[in-house]
Amino acid sequence: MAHWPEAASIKQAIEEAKTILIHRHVRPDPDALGSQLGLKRIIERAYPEKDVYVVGGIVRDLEFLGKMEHVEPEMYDEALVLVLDTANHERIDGPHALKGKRVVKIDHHPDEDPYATQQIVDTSVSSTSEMIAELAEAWGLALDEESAFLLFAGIVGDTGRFQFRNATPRTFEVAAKLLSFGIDTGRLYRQMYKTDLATLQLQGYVLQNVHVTDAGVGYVKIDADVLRTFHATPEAASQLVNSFSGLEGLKCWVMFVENKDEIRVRIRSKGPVINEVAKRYRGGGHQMAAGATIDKWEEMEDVIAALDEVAHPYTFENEES
Ligand SMILES: [Mn+2]
Repeated sequence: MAHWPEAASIKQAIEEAKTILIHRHVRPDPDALGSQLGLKRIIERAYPEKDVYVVGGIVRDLEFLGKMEHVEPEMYDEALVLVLDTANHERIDGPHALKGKRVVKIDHHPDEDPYATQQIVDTSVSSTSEMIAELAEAWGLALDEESAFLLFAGIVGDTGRFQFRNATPRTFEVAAKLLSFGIDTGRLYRQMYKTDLATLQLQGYVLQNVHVTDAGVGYVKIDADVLRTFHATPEAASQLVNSFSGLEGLKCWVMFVENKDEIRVRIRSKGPVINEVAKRYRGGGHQMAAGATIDKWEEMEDVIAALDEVAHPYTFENEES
């Protein structure tokens, strides 16, 4: 079991609170929603007398995980707020989260903004969902099929179906435990990885338009015209960032997607550390997966040049080039 000294006092905070509001980051992914909805389910089953709410917007493709709830600003005065999977306060979904009587952060991103009064931050864990599964065990709170399904979805999302390096032996142990609740992984994978025809055809465009620099940096530009042509949203386009990751010789890669008056930059890597580059362009994230934002297309070349610099000296060990 993971050893987090703060776990006991956070359990105490949960026991003392009547109202618990669970937040997570904007534009939620399966880990954000899985940890949020999974924790709600765990607390509600253990403490049926408490009022537990999940707060934030939702993306349509992930509605199968659960629904968000409406809360009033006054509810924060006496509430315990749990913020999951969110590194910095600007990324919290919901304007009142930090107005809670007590605010607890539980996250696996680098701790760049300790915005809470109490926190567990552990970058060695694959996902916040894995942390919640561990915490439930440490707290002696039972899981059931539904909470196991939600947490499993989060782990699957953040590990790319267990293939990224963040999937540790412990991740597999936690996943095995979750599976033992009889969750329907067939349904999960169907719902998580379904795609519509427009997105599939946009993926075709992405694959046709990958460029690779001499240093091994792959990049694709998706501007508003391309999005219109394929009737695609910026969010749907951004999700295609890994669609060409298998390309031979690729060290890191980036997708530029126009979104209203800015350009979202999604960066992924198989070795070179790329979050320092992201930080220089209004972003951040993990060493191998980060995001940033630029204002105009002219800056695209600068981002690619910066990635070239980190990719160029990098070599894969024990592999022929
Ligand atoms: Mn996460």
